[in-house]
Amino acid sequence: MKRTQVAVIGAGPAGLMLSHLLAARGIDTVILERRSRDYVESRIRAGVLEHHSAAALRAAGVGARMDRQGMEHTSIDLAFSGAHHRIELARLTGKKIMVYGQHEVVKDLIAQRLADAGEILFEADVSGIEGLDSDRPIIRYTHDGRNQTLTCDFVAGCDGYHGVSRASVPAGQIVTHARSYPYAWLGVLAEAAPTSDELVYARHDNGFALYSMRSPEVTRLYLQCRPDEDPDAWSDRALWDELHRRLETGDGWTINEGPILQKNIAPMRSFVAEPMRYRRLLLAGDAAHIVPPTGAKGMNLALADVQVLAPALARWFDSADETGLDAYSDTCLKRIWKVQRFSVWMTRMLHAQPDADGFEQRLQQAELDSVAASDSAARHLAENYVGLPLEVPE
Ligand code: RFL
Ligand code: PHB
Repeated sequence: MKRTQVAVIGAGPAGLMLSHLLAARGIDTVILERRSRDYVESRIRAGVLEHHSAAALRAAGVGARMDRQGMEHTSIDLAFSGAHHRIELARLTGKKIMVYGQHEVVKDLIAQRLADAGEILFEADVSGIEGLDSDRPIIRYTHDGRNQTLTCDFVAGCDGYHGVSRASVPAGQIVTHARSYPYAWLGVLAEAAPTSDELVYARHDNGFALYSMRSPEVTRLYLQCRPDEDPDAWSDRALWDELHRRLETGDGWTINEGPILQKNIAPMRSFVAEPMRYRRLLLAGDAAHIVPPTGAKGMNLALADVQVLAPALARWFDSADETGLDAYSDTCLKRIWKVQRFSVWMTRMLHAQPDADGFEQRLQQAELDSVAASDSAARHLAENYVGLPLEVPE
Protein backbone atom coordinates (compact mmCIF):
# COMPACT_ATOMS: atom_id res chain seq x y z
CA MET A 1 0.00 0.00 0.00
CA LYS A 2 1.33 3.43 -1.01
CA ARG A 3 1.68 6.00 1.76
CA THR A 4 2.18 9.77 2.05
CA GLN A 5 1.63 12.53 4.60
CA VAL A 6 -0.94 14.57 2.61
CA ALA A 7 -2.85 12.98 -0.26
CA VAL A 8 -3.87 15.77 -2.62
CA ILE A 9 -6.80 15.02 -4.92
CA GLY A 10 -6.74 17.21 -8.04
CA ALA A 11 -3.97 18.94 -10.01
CA GLY A 12 -5.65 22.32 -10.47
CA PRO A 13 -4.24 25.54 -9.01
CA ALA A 14 -5.32 24.55 -5.46
CA GLY A 15 -3.82 21.05 -5.38
CA LEU A 16 -0.60 21.95 -7.18
CA MET A 17 0.12 25.06 -5.13
CA LEU A 18 -0.67 23.21 -1.88
CA SER A 19 1.70 20.41 -2.79
CA HIS A 20 4.41 22.95 -3.68
CA LEU A 21 3.95 24.96 -0.45
CA LEU A 22 4.00 21.77 1.65
CA ALA A 23 7.15 20.50 -0.08
CA ALA A 24 8.86 23.78 0.88
CA ARG A 25 8.02 22.88 4.50
CA GLY A 26 9.37 19.35 4.16
CA ILE A 27 5.97 17.67 3.96
CA ASP A 28 5.46 14.78 1.59
CA THR A 29 2.46 14.73 -0.78
CA VAL A 30 1.12 12.61 -3.62
CA ILE A 31 -1.20 14.34 -6.11
CA LEU A 32 -3.84 12.16 -7.74
CA GLU A 33 -5.29 13.69 -10.93
CA ARG A 34 -7.88 11.92 -13.05
CA ARG A 35 -6.96 13.74 -16.27
CA SER A 36 -3.77 13.55 -18.34
CA ARG A 37 -0.97 16.10 -17.96
CA ASP A 38 -1.66 17.37 -21.45
CA TYR A 39 -5.35 17.88 -20.63
CA VAL A 40 -4.81 19.93 -17.46
CA GLU A 41 -2.05 21.97 -19.10
CA SER A 42 -4.26 23.02 -22.00
CA ARG A 43 -7.58 23.53 -20.18
CA ILE A 44 -8.53 27.17 -20.86
CA ARG A 45 -10.07 28.72 -17.78
CA ALA A 46 -9.36 31.78 -15.67
CA GLY A 47 -7.09 34.58 -16.79
CA VAL A 48 -6.75 37.13 -14.00
CA LEU A 49 -4.42 36.93 -11.01
CA GLU A 50 -5.05 39.27 -8.12
CA HIS A 51 -2.13 41.29 -6.83
CA HIS A 52 -1.79 38.80 -3.90
CA SER A 53 -1.91 35.73 -6.11
CA ALA A 54 0.86 37.03 -8.35
CA ALA A 55 2.89 37.92 -5.25
CA ALA A 56 2.29 34.47 -3.75
CA LEU A 57 3.46 32.70 -6.91
CA ARG A 58 6.58 34.90 -6.93
CA ALA A 59 7.27 34.30 -3.23
CA ALA A 60 6.90 30.56 -3.78
CA GLY A 61 9.52 30.67 -6.55
CA VAL A 62 7.10 29.89 -9.39
CA GLY A 63 6.53 33.40 -10.79
CA ALA A 64 9.44 33.82 -13.21
CA ARG A 65 7.59 32.94 -16.43
CA MET A 66 4.54 34.87 -15.24
CA ASP A 67 6.74 37.95 -14.79
CA ARG A 68 8.18 37.49 -18.28
CA GLN A 69 5.05 36.58 -20.21
CA GLY A 70 2.12 37.78 -18.09
CA MET A 71 0.55 41.15 -18.79
CA GLU A 72 0.37 43.52 -15.85
CA HIS A 73 -2.75 45.70 -15.98
CA THR A 74 -3.34 48.95 -14.13
CA SER A 75 -7.03 49.42 -15.09
CA ILE A 76 -10.18 47.74 -16.34
CA ASP A 77 -12.90 49.29 -18.49
CA LEU A 78 -16.66 49.16 -17.99
CA ALA A 79 -18.64 49.74 -21.20
CA PHE A 80 -22.27 50.81 -20.84
CA SER A 81 -24.71 53.44 -22.12
CA GLY A 82 -22.60 53.87 -25.25
CA ALA A 83 -19.31 54.79 -23.54
CA HIS A 84 -16.23 53.26 -21.91
CA HIS A 85 -15.50 54.13 -18.28
CA ARG A 86 -12.04 53.40 -16.95
CA ILE A 87 -11.57 52.02 -13.42
CA GLU A 88 -8.00 52.94 -12.59
CA LEU A 89 -7.07 50.07 -10.31
CA ALA A 90 -3.49 51.17 -9.65
CA ARG A 91 -4.36 54.81 -8.95
CA LEU A 92 -7.26 53.84 -6.68
CA THR A 93 -5.53 51.04 -4.74
CA GLY A 94 -1.79 51.20 -5.45
CA LYS A 95 -2.07 47.62 -6.76
CA LYS A 96 -2.12 45.97 -10.18
CA ILE A 97 -3.47 42.71 -11.54
CA MET A 98 -1.70 40.17 -13.74
CA VAL A 99 -3.35 38.71 -16.85
CA TYR A 100 -1.84 35.22 -17.13
CA GLY A 101 -3.80 32.12 -18.08
CA GLN A 102 -4.68 29.55 -15.42
CA HIS A 103 -3.26 26.82 -17.67
CA GLU A 104 0.07 28.66 -17.62
CA VAL A 105 -0.01 28.76 -13.80
CA VAL A 106 -0.79 25.03 -13.86
CA LYS A 107 2.10 24.36 -16.29
CA ASP A 108 4.55 26.31 -14.10
CA LEU A 109 3.48 24.49 -10.94
CA ILE A 110 3.61 21.04 -12.57
CA ALA A 111 7.09 21.75 -13.96
CA GLN A 112 8.30 22.87 -10.53
CA ARG A 113 6.77 19.89 -8.68
CA LEU A 114 8.39 17.47 -11.11
CA ALA A 115 11.74 19.31 -10.97
CA ASP A 116 11.60 18.98 -7.17
CA ALA A 117 10.89 15.23 -7.50
CA GLY A 118 7.30 15.73 -6.34
CA GLU A 119 4.89 12.93 -7.15
CA ILE A 120 1.94 13.64 -9.44
CA LEU A 121 -0.03 10.67 -10.73
CA PHE A 122 -1.94 11.70 -13.85
CA GLU A 123 -4.89 9.60 -15.05
CA ALA A 124 -5.37 8.49 -11.45
CA ASP A 125 -9.13 8.56 -10.87
CA VAL A 126 -10.16 8.64 -7.21
CA SER A 127 -13.33 6.63 -6.59
CA GLY A 128 -13.63 6.93 -2.81
CA ILE A 129 -12.14 7.95 0.51
CA GLU A 130 -12.44 5.80 3.61
CA GLY A 131 -11.45 6.21 7.24
CA LEU A 132 -11.83 9.98 7.49
CA ASP A 133 -12.73 9.46 11.16
CA SER A 134 -9.51 7.56 11.80
CA ASP A 135 -5.95 8.89 11.79
CA ARG A 136 -5.15 6.89 8.61
CA PRO A 137 -7.57 7.76 5.80
CA ILE A 138 -7.41 5.52 2.73
CA ILE A 139 -7.94 6.71 -0.82
CA ARG A 140 -9.09 4.29 -3.50
CA TYR A 141 -8.19 5.11 -7.09
CA THR A 142 -7.57 3.50 -10.43
CA HIS A 143 -4.27 4.01 -12.22
CA ASP A 144 -2.63 2.04 -15.03
CA GLY A 145 -5.86 0.04 -15.28
CA ARG A 146 -5.53 -1.26 -11.70
CA ASN A 147 -7.39 -0.52 -8.46
CA GLN A 148 -4.91 1.02 -6.02
CA THR A 149 -4.87 2.55 -2.53
CA LEU A 150 -3.02 5.40 -0.88
CA THR A 151 -2.91 5.92 2.90
CA CYS A 152 -2.15 9.27 4.44
CA ASP A 153 -2.43 11.46 7.52
CA PHE A 154 -4.62 14.05 5.77
CA VAL A 155 -6.61 14.29 2.56
CA ALA A 156 -6.66 17.62 0.70
CA GLY A 157 -9.82 17.72 -1.41
CA CYS A 158 -8.74 20.00 -4.27
CA ASP A 159 -10.87 18.17 -6.84
CA GLY A 160 -13.23 20.92 -7.95
CA TYR A 161 -16.99 21.29 -7.68
CA HIS A 162 -17.80 17.83 -9.11
CA GLY A 163 -15.06 15.97 -7.21
CA VAL A 164 -15.40 13.03 -4.82
CA SER A 165 -13.95 14.67 -1.69
CA ARG A 166 -16.93 16.70 -0.57
CA ALA A 167 -19.23 13.79 -1.47
CA SER A 168 -17.24 11.51 0.89
CA VAL A 169 -18.26 13.49 3.97
CA PRO A 170 -21.08 11.86 5.98
CA ALA A 171 -24.46 13.50 5.41
CA GLY A 172 -25.23 16.48 7.61
CA GLN A 173 -21.62 17.34 8.45
CA ILE A 174 -21.24 20.04 5.81
CA VAL A 175 -23.87 22.66 5.03
CA THR A 176 -24.02 23.99 1.47
CA HIS A 177 -25.35 27.32 0.21
CA ALA A 178 -26.07 27.67 -3.50
CA ARG A 179 -27.56 30.06 -6.08
CA SER A 180 -28.01 29.49 -9.77
CA TYR A 181 -28.28 32.17 -12.45
CA PRO A 182 -30.61 32.24 -15.46
CA TYR A 183 -27.63 32.71 -17.81
CA ALA A 184 -24.18 31.34 -18.65
CA TRP A 185 -21.11 32.50 -20.59
CA LEU A 186 -20.17 31.45 -24.07
CA GLY A 187 -16.37 31.59 -24.05
CA VAL A 188 -14.42 32.19 -27.28
CA LEU A 189 -10.67 31.86 -27.75
CA ALA A 190 -9.53 33.61 -30.93
CA GLU A 191 -6.27 34.04 -32.76
CA ALA A 192 -6.56 37.80 -32.90
CA ALA A 193 -4.27 40.45 -31.44
CA PRO A 194 -5.94 42.33 -28.56
CA THR A 195 -6.82 45.92 -29.51
CA SER A 196 -7.35 47.12 -25.95
CA ASP A 197 -4.70 47.32 -23.23
CA GLU A 198 -7.41 46.67 -20.65
CA LEU A 199 -10.13 44.10 -20.05
CA VAL A 200 -13.54 45.44 -21.07
CA TYR A 201 -16.67 44.45 -19.09
CA ALA A 202 -19.70 45.46 -21.17
CA ARG A 203 -23.32 45.85 -20.08
CA HIS A 204 -25.53 45.75 -23.18
CA ASP A 205 -29.28 45.23 -23.58
CA ASN A 206 -28.52 42.00 -25.50
CA GLY A 207 -26.47 40.80 -22.54
CA PHE A 208 -23.06 41.02 -20.91
CA ALA A 209 -19.83 40.69 -22.89
CA LEU A 210 -16.22 40.51 -21.72
CA TYR A 211 -13.09 41.31 -23.69
CA SER A 212 -9.97 39.66 -22.28
CA MET A 213 -6.71 38.24 -23.61
CA ARG A 214 -4.16 35.50 -23.19
CA SER A 215 -1.15 36.87 -25.08
CA PRO A 216 -0.26 39.60 -27.60
CA GLU A 217 -1.69 37.25 -30.27
CA VAL A 218 -4.71 35.67 -28.57
CA THR A 219 -7.98 37.26 -27.44
CA ARG A 220 -10.38 35.69 -24.92
CA LEU A 221 -13.99 36.80 -25.22
CA TYR A 222 -17.23 35.94 -23.45
CA LEU A 223 -20.90 36.53 -24.25
CA GLN A 224 -23.81 36.15 -21.85
CA CYS A 225 -26.02 33.35 -23.19
CA ARG A 226 -28.73 30.94 -22.03
CA PRO A 227 -27.45 28.10 -19.81
CA ASP A 228 -28.71 25.50 -22.32
CA GLU A 229 -27.22 27.20 -25.37
CA ASP A 230 -25.31 25.06 -27.90
CA PRO A 231 -22.05 26.89 -28.75
CA ASP A 232 -21.99 25.17 -32.16
CA ALA A 233 -25.32 26.77 -33.02
CA TRP A 234 -23.38 30.05 -33.26
CA SER A 235 -21.58 30.56 -36.57
CA ASP A 236 -18.28 32.44 -36.34
CA ARG A 237 -19.89 35.34 -38.21
CA ALA A 238 -22.80 35.53 -35.77
CA LEU A 239 -20.39 35.45 -32.82
CA TRP A 240 -18.22 38.28 -34.13
CA ASP A 241 -21.27 40.38 -35.02
CA GLU A 242 -22.64 39.99 -31.50
CA LEU A 243 -19.25 40.73 -29.92
CA HIS A 244 -18.91 43.93 -31.99
CA ARG A 245 -22.46 44.93 -31.03
CA ARG A 246 -22.01 44.44 -27.29
CA LEU A 247 -18.43 45.63 -26.82
CA GLU A 248 -18.05 48.61 -29.15
CA THR A 249 -19.53 51.91 -28.08
CA GLY A 250 -19.02 54.12 -31.13
CA ASP A 251 -15.89 55.87 -29.82
CA GLY A 252 -13.77 54.37 -32.61
CA TRP A 253 -12.46 51.36 -30.65
CA THR A 254 -13.05 48.12 -32.52
CA ILE A 255 -12.15 44.52 -31.79
CA ASN A 256 -9.93 42.42 -34.05
CA GLU A 257 -11.38 39.30 -35.62
CA GLY A 258 -9.43 36.11 -36.23
CA PRO A 259 -9.78 32.32 -36.42
CA ILE A 260 -11.82 30.95 -33.50
CA LEU A 261 -9.72 28.32 -31.74
CA GLN A 262 -12.22 27.20 -29.13
CA LYS A 263 -15.83 27.76 -28.06
CA ASN A 264 -17.29 26.56 -24.77
CA ILE A 265 -20.13 27.22 -22.35
CA ALA A 266 -19.13 28.21 -18.82
CA PRO A 267 -21.96 27.58 -16.38
CA MET A 268 -22.56 30.14 -13.68
CA ARG A 269 -23.27 29.43 -10.05
CA SER A 270 -22.60 30.51 -6.51
CA PHE A 271 -21.81 27.81 -3.99
CA VAL A 272 -20.23 27.67 -0.53
CA ALA A 273 -19.66 24.59 1.65
CA GLU A 274 -19.33 25.13 5.40
CA PRO A 275 -17.15 24.14 7.16
CA MET A 276 -14.29 23.39 4.77
CA ARG A 277 -13.04 20.60 7.00
CA TYR A 278 -14.33 17.24 8.12
CA ARG A 279 -11.82 15.61 10.51
CA ARG A 280 -8.90 14.44 8.32
CA LEU A 281 -10.33 15.98 5.12
CA LEU A 282 -9.62 19.59 4.18
CA LEU A 283 -11.45 21.09 1.20
CA ALA A 284 -9.83 23.84 -0.89
CA GLY A 285 -10.70 25.78 -4.05
CA ASP A 286 -13.72 24.93 -6.18
CA ALA A 287 -14.35 21.79 -4.09
CA ALA A 288 -15.48 24.17 -1.33
CA HIS A 289 -16.79 27.21 -3.17
CA ILE A 290 -17.77 28.57 -6.57
CA VAL A 291 -18.26 32.21 -7.46
CA PRO A 292 -19.72 33.54 -10.72
CA PRO A 293 -16.73 34.47 -12.94
CA THR A 294 -17.60 38.18 -13.38
CA GLY A 295 -15.26 39.17 -10.55
CA ALA A 296 -12.39 36.97 -11.87
CA LYS A 297 -11.99 35.31 -8.48
CA GLY A 298 -12.17 31.49 -8.72
CA MET A 299 -8.48 30.74 -9.25
CA ASN A 300 -7.53 33.45 -6.75
CA LEU A 301 -9.71 31.94 -4.02
CA ALA A 302 -8.17 28.53 -4.70
CA LEU A 303 -4.67 29.99 -4.28
CA ALA A 304 -5.75 31.90 -1.15
CA ASP A 305 -7.16 28.78 0.56
CA VAL A 306 -3.95 26.81 0.23
CA GLN A 307 -1.83 29.69 1.52
CA VAL A 308 -3.79 29.35 4.77
CA LEU A 309 -3.89 25.55 4.69
CA ALA A 310 -0.18 24.85 4.08
CA PRO A 311 1.13 26.51 7.27
CA ALA A 312 -1.75 24.99 9.27
CA LEU A 313 -0.81 21.48 8.13
CA ALA A 314 2.89 22.21 8.71
CA ARG A 315 2.12 23.20 12.30
CA TRP A 316 0.32 19.91 12.87
CA PHE A 317 3.21 17.87 11.43
CA ASP A 318 5.80 19.90 13.37
CA SER A 319 4.21 19.82 16.78
CA ALA A 320 0.80 18.08 16.62
CA ASP A 321 -0.64 21.58 17.14
CA GLU A 322 -4.14 21.61 15.65
CA THR A 323 -4.97 25.30 16.13
CA GLY A 324 -4.20 26.23 12.51
CA LEU A 325 -6.35 23.40 11.16
CA ASP A 326 -9.16 24.30 13.56
CA ALA A 327 -9.10 27.90 12.33
CA TYR A 328 -8.66 27.05 8.61
CA SER A 329 -12.32 27.03 7.62
CA ASP A 330 -13.34 30.20 9.52
CA THR A 331 -10.27 32.12 8.35
CA CYS A 332 -11.00 31.30 4.70
CA LEU A 333 -14.79 31.58 4.83
CA LYS A 334 -14.74 35.12 6.18
CA ARG A 335 -12.90 36.27 3.06
CA ILE A 336 -14.73 33.86 0.72
CA TRP A 337 -18.12 35.36 1.62
CA LYS A 338 -16.81 38.87 0.88
CA VAL A 339 -15.50 37.65 -2.46
CA GLN A 340 -18.80 35.88 -3.13
CA ARG A 341 -20.63 39.13 -2.39
CA PHE A 342 -18.40 41.07 -4.80
CA SER A 343 -18.77 38.46 -7.54
CA VAL A 344 -22.56 38.44 -7.20
CA TRP A 345 -22.65 42.26 -7.21
CA MET A 346 -20.52 42.48 -10.38
CA THR A 347 -22.67 39.78 -12.00
CA ARG A 348 -25.97 41.50 -11.20
CA MET A 349 -24.67 44.91 -12.23
CA LEU A 350 -23.37 43.78 -15.61
CA HIS A 351 -25.74 41.09 -16.93
CA ALA A 352 -29.05 41.60 -18.68
CA GLN A 353 -31.51 40.15 -16.16
CA PRO A 354 -34.12 38.18 -18.14
CA ASP A 355 -36.83 38.70 -15.51
CA ALA A 356 -36.04 42.28 -14.46
CA ASP A 357 -38.90 44.79 -14.40
CA GLY A 358 -38.43 48.51 -15.09
CA PHE A 359 -37.61 49.18 -11.44
CA GLU A 360 -34.78 46.59 -11.41
CA GLN A 361 -33.43 47.85 -14.72
CA ARG A 362 -33.21 51.41 -13.47
CA LEU A 363 -31.49 50.31 -10.26
CA GLN A 364 -28.92 48.45 -12.35
CA GLN A 365 -28.32 51.56 -14.47
CA ALA A 366 -27.97 53.70 -11.33
CA GLU A 367 -25.45 51.23 -9.93
CA LEU A 368 -23.29 51.54 -13.05
CA ASP A 369 -23.68 55.33 -13.12
CA SER A 370 -22.58 55.49 -9.46
CA VAL A 371 -19.42 53.52 -10.11
CA ALA A 372 -18.56 55.72 -13.10
CA ALA A 373 -19.37 58.98 -11.31
CA SER A 374 -17.75 58.52 -7.93
CA ASP A 375 -14.14 57.83 -7.07
CA SER A 376 -15.16 56.15 -3.80
CA ALA A 377 -17.60 53.82 -5.57
CA ALA A 378 -14.91 53.03 -8.17
CA ARG A 379 -12.37 52.45 -5.37
CA HIS A 380 -14.71 49.95 -3.75
CA LEU A 381 -14.81 47.99 -7.01
CA ALA A 382 -11.04 48.37 -7.49
CA GLU A 383 -10.14 47.19 -3.95
CA ASN A 384 -12.18 44.04 -4.41
CA TYR A 385 -10.95 43.45 -7.96
CA VAL A 386 -7.22 43.66 -7.15
CA GLY A 387 -7.88 41.43 -4.14
CA LEU A 388 -8.94 41.91 -0.52
CA PRO A 389 -6.21 41.56 2.11
CA LEU A 390 -5.29 37.97 2.83
CA GLU A 391 -4.20 37.16 6.37
CA VAL A 392 -1.98 34.14 6.38
CA PRO A 393 -1.37 32.96 9.95
CA GLU A 394 2.15 31.54 10.20
P1 RFL B 1 -9.80 22.76 -10.68
O1 RFL B 1 -8.91 23.64 -11.46
O2 RFL B 1 -11.13 22.44 -11.24
O3 RFL B 1 -8.99 21.42 -10.38
C1 RFL B 1 -9.63 20.28 -9.85
C2 RFL B 1 -8.91 19.07 -10.39
O4 RFL B 1 -9.42 17.90 -9.76
C3 RFL B 1 -9.48 16.87 -10.73
N1 RFL B 1 -10.43 15.83 -10.25
C4 RFL B 1 -10.07 14.60 -9.86
N2 RFL B 1 -8.86 14.00 -9.79
C5 RFL B 1 -8.82 12.70 -9.35
N3 RFL B 1 -9.94 11.99 -9.01
C6 RFL B 1 -11.16 12.56 -9.06
N4 RFL B 1 -12.23 11.85 -8.71
C7 RFL B 1 -11.26 13.93 -9.49
N5 RFL B 1 -12.30 14.78 -9.68
C8 RFL B 1 -11.77 15.94 -10.13
C9 RFL B 1 -9.94 17.58 -11.99
O5 RFL B 1 -9.64 16.86 -13.16
C10 RFL B 1 -9.15 18.88 -11.89
O6 RFL B 1 -7.93 18.84 -12.57
O7 RFL B 1 -10.06 23.36 -9.21
P2 RFL B 1 -9.19 24.34 -8.27
O8 RFL B 1 -7.76 23.89 -8.20
O9 RFL B 1 -9.97 24.51 -7.05
O10 RFL B 1 -9.12 25.71 -9.09
C11 RFL B 1 -10.28 26.48 -9.26
C12 RFL B 1 -10.26 27.18 -10.61
O11 RFL B 1 -10.03 26.21 -11.64
C13 RFL B 1 -11.55 27.93 -10.91
O12 RFL B 1 -12.05 28.54 -9.75
C14 RFL B 1 -11.37 29.04 -11.97
O13 RFL B 1 -11.03 28.51 -13.21
C15 RFL B 1 -12.62 29.87 -12.09
N6 RFL B 1 -12.52 30.89 -13.14
C16 RFL B 1 -11.81 32.07 -12.93
N7 RFL B 1 -11.13 32.28 -11.80
C17 RFL B 1 -10.36 33.39 -11.64
O14 RFL B 1 -9.72 33.56 -10.60
N8 RFL B 1 -10.25 34.35 -12.62
C18 RFL B 1 -10.91 34.21 -13.78
O15 RFL B 1 -10.73 35.06 -14.64
C19 RFL B 1 -11.75 33.05 -13.96
N9 RFL B 1 -12.39 32.87 -15.13
C20 RFL B 1 -13.12 30.66 -14.35
C21 RFL B 1 -13.04 31.69 -15.35
C22 RFL B 1 -13.77 29.47 -14.63
C23 RFL B 1 -14.36 29.29 -15.85
N10 RFL B 1 -15.00 28.04 -16.08
C24 RFL B 1 -14.65 27.18 -17.12
C25 RFL B 1 -15.85 27.51 -15.03
C26 RFL B 1 -13.61 31.50 -16.57
C27 RFL B 1 -14.27 30.31 -16.84
C28 RFL B 1 -14.90 30.20 -18.18
C1 PHB C 1 -10.57 35.53 -18.58
O1 PHB C 1 -9.63 36.14 -19.13
O2 PHB C 1 -10.82 34.33 -18.81
C2 PHB C 1 -11.43 36.24 -17.61
C3 PHB C 1 -11.14 37.54 -17.25
C4 PHB C 1 -11.95 38.20 -16.33
C5 PHB C 1 -13.05 37.56 -15.80
C6 PHB C 1 -13.34 36.24 -16.15
C7 PHB C 1 -12.52 35.57 -17.06
O3 PHB C 1 -13.85 38.23 -14.93
